[in-house]
Amino acid sequence: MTCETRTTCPYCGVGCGVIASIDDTGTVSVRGDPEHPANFGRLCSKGSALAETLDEDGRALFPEIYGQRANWDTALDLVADRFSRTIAEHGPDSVAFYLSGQLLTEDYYVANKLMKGFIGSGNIDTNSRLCMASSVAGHRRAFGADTVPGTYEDLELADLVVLVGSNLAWCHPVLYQRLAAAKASRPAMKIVVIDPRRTATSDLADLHLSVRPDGDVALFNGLLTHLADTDRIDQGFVGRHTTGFSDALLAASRMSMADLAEATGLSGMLIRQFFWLFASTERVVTCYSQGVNQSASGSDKVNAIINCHLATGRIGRQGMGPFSLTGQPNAMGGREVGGLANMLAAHMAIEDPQHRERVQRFWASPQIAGRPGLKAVDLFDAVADGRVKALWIMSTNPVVSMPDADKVKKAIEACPFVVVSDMQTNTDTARLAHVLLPATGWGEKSGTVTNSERRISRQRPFLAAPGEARPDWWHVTEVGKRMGFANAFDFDSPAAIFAEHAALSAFENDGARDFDIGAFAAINRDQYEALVPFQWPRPLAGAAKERFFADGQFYHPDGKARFVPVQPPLLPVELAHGTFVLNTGRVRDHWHTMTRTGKSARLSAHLAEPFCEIHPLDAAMHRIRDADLVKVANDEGHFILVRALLTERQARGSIFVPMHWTDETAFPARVDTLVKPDVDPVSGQPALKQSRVSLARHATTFHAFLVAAEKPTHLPFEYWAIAKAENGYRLELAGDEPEDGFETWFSQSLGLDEDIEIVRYRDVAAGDCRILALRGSRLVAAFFASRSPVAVSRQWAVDQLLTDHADATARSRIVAGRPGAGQRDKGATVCACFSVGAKEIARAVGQGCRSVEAIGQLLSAGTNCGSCRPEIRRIIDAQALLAAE
Ligand SMILES: Nc1nc2c(c(=O)[nH]1)N[C@H]1C(S)=C(S)[C@@H](COP(=O)(O)OP(=O)(O)OC[C@H]3O[C@@H](n4cnc5c(=O)[nH]c(N)nc54)[C@H](O)[C@@H]3O)O[C@H]1N2
Ligand SMILES: Nc1nc2c(c(=O)[nH]1)N[C@H]1C(S)=C(S)[C@@H](COP(=O)(O)OP(=O)(O)OC[C@H]3O[C@@H](n4cnc5c(=O)[nH]c(N)nc54)[C@H](O)[C@@H]3O)O[C@H]1N2
Ligand code: SF4
Ligand SMILES: [Mo]
Repeated sequence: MTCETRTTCPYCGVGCGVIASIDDTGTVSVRGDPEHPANFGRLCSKGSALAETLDEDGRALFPEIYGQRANWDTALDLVADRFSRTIAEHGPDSVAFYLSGQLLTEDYYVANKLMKGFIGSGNIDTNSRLCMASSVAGHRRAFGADTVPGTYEDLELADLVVLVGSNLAWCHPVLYQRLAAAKASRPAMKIVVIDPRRTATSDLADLHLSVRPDGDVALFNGLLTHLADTDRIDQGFVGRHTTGFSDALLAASRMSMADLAEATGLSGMLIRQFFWLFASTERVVTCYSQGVNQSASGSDKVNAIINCHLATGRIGRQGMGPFSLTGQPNAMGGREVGGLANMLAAHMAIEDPQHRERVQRFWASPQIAGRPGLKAVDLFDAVADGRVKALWIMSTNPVVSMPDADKVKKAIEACPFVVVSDMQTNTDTARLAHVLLPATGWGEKSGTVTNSERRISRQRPFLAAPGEARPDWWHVTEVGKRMGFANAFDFDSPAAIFAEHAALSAFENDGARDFDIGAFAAINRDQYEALVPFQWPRPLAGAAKERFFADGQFYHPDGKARFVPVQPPLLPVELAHGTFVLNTGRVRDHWHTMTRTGKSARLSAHLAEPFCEIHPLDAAMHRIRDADLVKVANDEGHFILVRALLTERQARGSIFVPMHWTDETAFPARVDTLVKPDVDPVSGQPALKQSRVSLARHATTFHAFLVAAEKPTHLPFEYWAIAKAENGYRLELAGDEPEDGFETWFSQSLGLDEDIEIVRYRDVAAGDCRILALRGSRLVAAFFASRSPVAVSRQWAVDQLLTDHADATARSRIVAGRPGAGQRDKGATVCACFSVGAKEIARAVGQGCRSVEAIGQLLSAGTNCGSCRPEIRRIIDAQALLAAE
């Protein structure tokens, strides 16, 4: 018998509905929920691979105190006692929580309640500071509330979709698929992508603007001026429903076209084309993500965009509006409960004494934080200099994801008391915990999340909690009770927490606050279990509206929206020779610090080591060839080593390095060790995409590739990267040969015993070394080293693990690192769902498949989640070019 559970994907902010099935043998499989309004049955590669990430490998199974197993009572008593004593001695601001947009709303609600209402400090900030803070600030300045006006349907209904600093194809793949499908059915629809590099998303665009890093404010200011000059202003809307238009226009009008071209790095022709498209299309949606938010001018970028929508009255109507794409599955829910240092709860303002009084009365709390707390960067500074003496980190990995990551690591190491709630024991952050609290994760925990279009959905459990893991809300409420607040934290279920959260949203809310889900204030457990996805607002009385602001009603006291006059940042001084802008972000198949996606061999096969995208001309100037190791360094001497990936899609003068690799998965490759903690002055969000670095080819005496059924125990190399593979692990290595030689290291670190047969080959003159380990006829490890980057097909080598290699020819082929006749090299994985490689696709093109659909028919590639369709398209185009040459 198969048991099915409707739940929500735990990755990105699209918030797709998932049906998880579990059969008699306990095997889990997942598919998209056809009834969920976010995805209507679709899933991307990460969502489709969820079942592969549910193993107990590395899971935290019981509480630990100073690395020793402890029982829950002892651990919780210790946390409560240390927090209480620190507060008694040094005041409420000497403690802090650092949380995550991946917590469920119920977890988040109780943590915020404990810190702001009962401890009485605002020191609760989250990784949303690194993610959404500039959008929040921009919304609050313009609308008087943190409101996302539109819905996903607007992207499908629009005639023009502008994507600013968003790699939608990789980061919000199902929304991208909805957009691609809408464009396919209505080709007149236009798409503009504004991003310094050409991404997979750009392949769908009619116009790609390779904007200079941080040229966005200038571009949208230019657009506002153009809209005014060409009489496109909606005077009625602007006059009735907004203030500040003339100031914003004045601020925007200071640039000539030549200045604009300089500030944006774009040609006048491209700029005009974009302006014309925007001006002449009524139904426009402008989506923005981290290319906008993660910048020292992030809030201004948001307001520059919103200004153009307000000026044309294109907001809150079908197919129109500014649209902030939220990153994490519950970034929105976190904002609703007020889980940021400068927010209160239920979209109330911490600066407003009436709001504070109201929340305190509702909570019947002894106090309420009187002012905003420390924002992420300041918070870790305060940890570093000893002002914060007890820190609780929940569901985030700041040693990897915060700017100036080594400083953050040192700060945590020096903090007198650190609690970490995580699912895994060995993350770069969890390793530093004094008290580690094991958390239940996706599939085990229960609660709600809110996606980018304000839709609240349930995450439901379908697996038992492993070991003694318990949900995060329970960690918090137990500590709250032990700190003396038994009544306020006496919740027996997420349903009870959700009901209180809903009641607070409606409490003395006469429509003055956008966030109102009062219809659920009396929800009981059964109703909560049966809750179907819904969009807020949902007041107890009155209609639920689908979009905000079409009626011209905003949330500033005068009911009007504000234009915010913004100035482009000063043009950066000319980069010194050899200095590059370091742009950072995401890859298609990994999620952040890989604690979950790293468990899936399929997802790890797409891009299996940290890399750096460089324009070929920049690379040539630095004598860097494709696949060389490069050293990326900042002026403080921090550096990482990553693989060079030469591509013309990268703009000159800038390089791109993904954020995913950690000290668990590669070394040295934590890119945030290079990123300075410069922040947006309004939102406090760090500029994670515009660091200054130098670049150099890094010579090593050897490069090597290893596939092994077991994980090696020690890696004494200058550079290494490890990824999960089918039947084992795959590693890239570089540096010097270990003192005892490769063979000794190979046998010792893989724990090889006498049953193992070793096959070796060494060509000292050529610098080649190959070692195979076989148990019987099965290959358990193969090592390939040479002086230059190893030219062995990775996927082919991985496929040889644990397969039979009985005869001598088969072995000699592995030693040679080459597939034999009849065995073909698949190439790097493109389609993760069906494990189809680039070389297979290229061969299919050679056989006559000239469209993504034809490739799909022949190889199935691209027919499940569709995340790889832009890459398949690119391979077809590249082969066509080759054929034409
Ligand atoms: N596969 C995958 N998907 C994810 C995640 C993941 O880890 N993996 N994480 C989720 C989360 S939390 C988030 S926040 C989102 C992020 O989603 P996105 O914001 O789409 O992703 P990023 O890769 O961080 O950055 C987007 C783009 O901004 C561009 N950019 C850099 N500087 C500028 C600039 O000055 N101006 C403009 N216009 N663009 C610029 C970069 O080149 C990059 O292509 O993704 C979510 N989805
Ligand atoms: N250079 C650079 N840095 C960046 C970014 C960038 O673009 N460039 N992006 C920034 C952005 S937008 C974001 S959102 C952050 C993301 O960065 P992080 O939040 O640090 O990354 P994650 O890997 O998502 O960390 C989540 C942690 O929570 C654990 N976990 C998962 N589920 C649960 C649960 O239910 N309960 C508990 N207690 N733990 C759980 C996981 O094992 C993992 O350790 O990175 C930021 N840093
Ligand atoms: S788009 Fe992919 S990662 Fe995002 S919620 Fe949907 S299935 Fe999950
Ligand atoms: Mo994010």
